[in-house]
Amino acid sequence: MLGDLQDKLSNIVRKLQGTAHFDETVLTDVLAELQKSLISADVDVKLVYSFIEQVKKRVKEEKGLKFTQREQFIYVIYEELANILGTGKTLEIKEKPTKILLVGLFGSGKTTTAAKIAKYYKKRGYKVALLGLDTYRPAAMQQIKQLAEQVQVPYFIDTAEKKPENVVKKFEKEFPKYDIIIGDSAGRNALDKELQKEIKDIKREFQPAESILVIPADIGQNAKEQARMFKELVNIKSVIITRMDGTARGGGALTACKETGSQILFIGTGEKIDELEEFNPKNFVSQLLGLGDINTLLKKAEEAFTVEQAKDATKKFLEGKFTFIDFYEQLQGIKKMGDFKKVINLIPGLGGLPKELLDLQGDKMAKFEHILKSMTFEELQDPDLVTGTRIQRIAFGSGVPEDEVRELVKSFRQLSKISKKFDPRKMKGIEKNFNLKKLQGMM
Ligand SMILES: Nc1nc2c(ncn2[C@@H]2O[C@H](COP(=O)(O)OP(=O)(O)OP(=O)(O)O)[C@@H](O)[C@H]2O)c(=O)[nH]1
Ligand SMILES: [Mg+2]
Repeated sequence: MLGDLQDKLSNIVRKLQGTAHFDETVLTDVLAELQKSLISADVDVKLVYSFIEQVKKRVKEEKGLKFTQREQFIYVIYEELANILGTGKTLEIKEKPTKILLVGLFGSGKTTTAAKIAKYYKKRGYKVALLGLDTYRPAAMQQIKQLAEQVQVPYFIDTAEKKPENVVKKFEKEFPKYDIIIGDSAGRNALDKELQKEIKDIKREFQPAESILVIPADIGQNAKEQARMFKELVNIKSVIITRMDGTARGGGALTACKETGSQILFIGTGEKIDELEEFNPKNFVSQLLGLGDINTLLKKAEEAFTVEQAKDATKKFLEGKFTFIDFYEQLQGIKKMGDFKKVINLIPGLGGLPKELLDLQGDKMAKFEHILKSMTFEELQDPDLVTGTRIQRIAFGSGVPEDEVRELVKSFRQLSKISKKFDPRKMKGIEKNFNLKKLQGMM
């Protein structure tokens, strides 16, 4: 699905992950490649330009402690791409029966999709039935019968009837037995007067909870015009894009519908009944970018030491309210931020920290963390308690020599001592002086 675009975008991301440096040139090159790929996938040029501008702006403004610049860049691309695809949508199956009507032009994939959706919801435990409302094309009712038998759901058809609204009337009393009734309407070459009237007549009789427009991906950006026309006629809120498997223009159809205020429910990715996917813009983009591990990245965004947290910890430290708990949190944060030394040098007045503290990285930090975990809550809150037999116990618990526990206590005391030397009156300037820009630039 979207093979070409997926290849291009995931290559861009892979290349970006592999570059040794991240600078303005890399940024510009990547954006140019992204632009080219999206336009060749038929995404509207204006939409692509505004996407590129938005990414550029955010990458410059939002450098933070959460990510490396490169990760930040990928994250912004991911979010903004998902954004141009809309929020995604799922059908609300509230009332019994929830009636849905599929509409669309000739050969867009309505009947196939009706069967695909029936199977999708049946698998999820709903009682589903198909309703054949295509009285226009002679073979249509047979097609419903065949597909319904294939997915093993009940179906209602009338091969003799010429008016679809009469088919609704005929089977109406059966509907309450089901959770979902899927109505399959007829197509035409265009949304002409005849089709307009037909759809309105069906709608009046059937009273669907939703009318869903089925659009083939190969019409590209023309999807927008179709979505607009059908929206005017029957207030379309949801769209299903079929034949995503067979076109390089899928980007056009996918991005065009959102502009009419419709959200994509599903995408069809092949002729087989199982080839239907729920459309979730974020998952979709993560596949497109080849970000199998997007969840790791997202988790990092949630957990990482934020600029605010860094400021908080610094403030507490300068107020002398620093405990082992804060120390531990600092260690966690530092691990995520990278180089403690660089960070600390940017905080006014902290340049003169003892060397062993500034070198607090790697193995030693891991060891400290381990030791801190063996302390009781009481000890973590009151470092003065950590003496004599407690040191013995903590050393035993964390499997390190007692000397290393003493070393940690010493490091901590040094930090506390420095913290107490600070003049509280200087505190006010701290936030202002916290050299955020420089700090961010470094990450
Ligand atoms: N490759 C591919 N083919 C699809 C997909 N969905 C539908 N088709 C094919 O598209 C053709 C038309 O599908 P139908 O379901 O009959 O379309 P329709 O909208 O019901 O057509 P009318 O009722 O004549 O308007 C069939 O050959 C389907 O197998 C899809 O997601 N991928
Ligand atoms: Mg059909």
